[in-house]
Amino acid sequence: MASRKTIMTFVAAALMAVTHAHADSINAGNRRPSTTQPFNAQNIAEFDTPWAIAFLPDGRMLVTEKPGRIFVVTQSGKKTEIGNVPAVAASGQNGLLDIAVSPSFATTSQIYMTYTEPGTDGSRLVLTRAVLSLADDRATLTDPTVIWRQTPAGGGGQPGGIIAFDPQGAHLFLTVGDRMQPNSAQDPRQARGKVLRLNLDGSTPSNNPLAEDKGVPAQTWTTGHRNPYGLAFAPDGKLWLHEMGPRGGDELNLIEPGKNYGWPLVSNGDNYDGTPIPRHATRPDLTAPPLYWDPVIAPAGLAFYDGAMFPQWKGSALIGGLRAHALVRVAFRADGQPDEAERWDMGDRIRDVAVAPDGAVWIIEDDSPGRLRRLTPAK
Ligand SMILES: [Ca+2]
Repeated sequence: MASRKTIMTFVAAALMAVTHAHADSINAGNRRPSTTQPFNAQNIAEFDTPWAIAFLPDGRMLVTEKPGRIFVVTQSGKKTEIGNVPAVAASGQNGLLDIAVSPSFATTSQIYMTYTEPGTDGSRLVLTRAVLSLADDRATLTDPTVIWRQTPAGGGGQPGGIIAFDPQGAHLFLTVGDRMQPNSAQDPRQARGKVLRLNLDGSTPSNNPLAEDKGVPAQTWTTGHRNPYGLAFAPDGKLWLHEMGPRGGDELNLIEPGKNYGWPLVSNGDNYDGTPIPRHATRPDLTAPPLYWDPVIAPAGLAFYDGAMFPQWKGSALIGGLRAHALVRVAFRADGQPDEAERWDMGDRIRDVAVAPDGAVWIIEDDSPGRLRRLTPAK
C-alpha cells in the first residue's frame, strides 16, 4: 500500500503536469492599445476593399481587391491595374484573396493567388499560378493556371486562402477555411479547415504526413482550423498561423505536421448563437493555442519583422486586427512562448500587413475606400 506521502507526491506531480500543459495558453483579449505610437503612418493610395499586399523584390507591391482586381503599386502610390485576372465569385467574405510572389520570381516571374472560383455547385477556393508580365506602363497575367481546387466545392464565407512558402522555397503552404461548415474541418476527405502543403506546381510532396494516401489526406499538413487569415514562417524557421475563432476564440498556433488544432471539437470561445463549445483544456490530444484572444481581435494578415527600420521589433509577429481596428505586435520569449507585446489603434479594420525590403511596415484597411499606409519610425 502506498504511503500517504507517496500518494500526495503523485497527486502533486499530476497537478503540476496538468498545470504545465495549459499554463502557457495566454489570453491577450483584454489588452489595451498603447497610448503612443513609435511610427508615423503615411497614406500612400486607396483601393476598393483591398485584401492582400505582396512585395516584389524591387520594392513595388502587388495589391489585391476582394471584388476581383490586382494592381502593381509603386512606393509612391502609382497604381497599374493588372490585366487578364481570372473571374472571381465575390460575395461577402469571398472573392479575390491572397497574392504571393514565387521564391523563383527572379527567374520565372511567377506569382500565386487565391480566390473563390464561380461554379454551379457552389464556389471553390482555388490556387492559381501565373506569370506576371511587366512593361513600362502595362502589367498582365500570362497563362493563369489553377493548380489546386477546394474539394468538394461549396460553403459560405470563412475561406482562409493564405499562401506561405517555406524558407527553402521548396514548398507552398495554403490555409483553407471551413467555409462555415465546421464539421468539415475534422473530415480528412474535405479540403476545408486544413493547412495544405504542396509542391510549387501544385502536386503533392512525397513526404507529407499521409503522402501514401491520395487526394486531400495526402495534401494535408494540419487539421482542425476555422478561418485562418494568417500564415508565415518566423526567422527561426517555425511556421505560425492565426485563425478567427467563434465568439472569444481567436488563436495563434504553432503549426507542426500531422497535428489537429481542434476546431470544431474544442475552442476557447463559444458559438455566436451562445451555445458553448468545450475548451481546449478538455482535450489534451488536440493542440491548444499558446496565445488566444477573448474578446476577439479578428486577426487578418501576419508578417514577421526582420527589417532594419524597427530594430526593437526583430523576430516579432505583426498582426492586423479587423475587429480591433489595430496593429498587434506579438513577441516571443526565449522558450518560444508568444505573447502580445503591443497594440496600436489604427482607426479602421486592418486587413493585411507586410514588411517592405527597406524595413518599412505597410498595412491596408478592409474598407472602401481602404487606405494603403506606410509606417516608418517616428522622428
Ligand atoms: Ca484550436
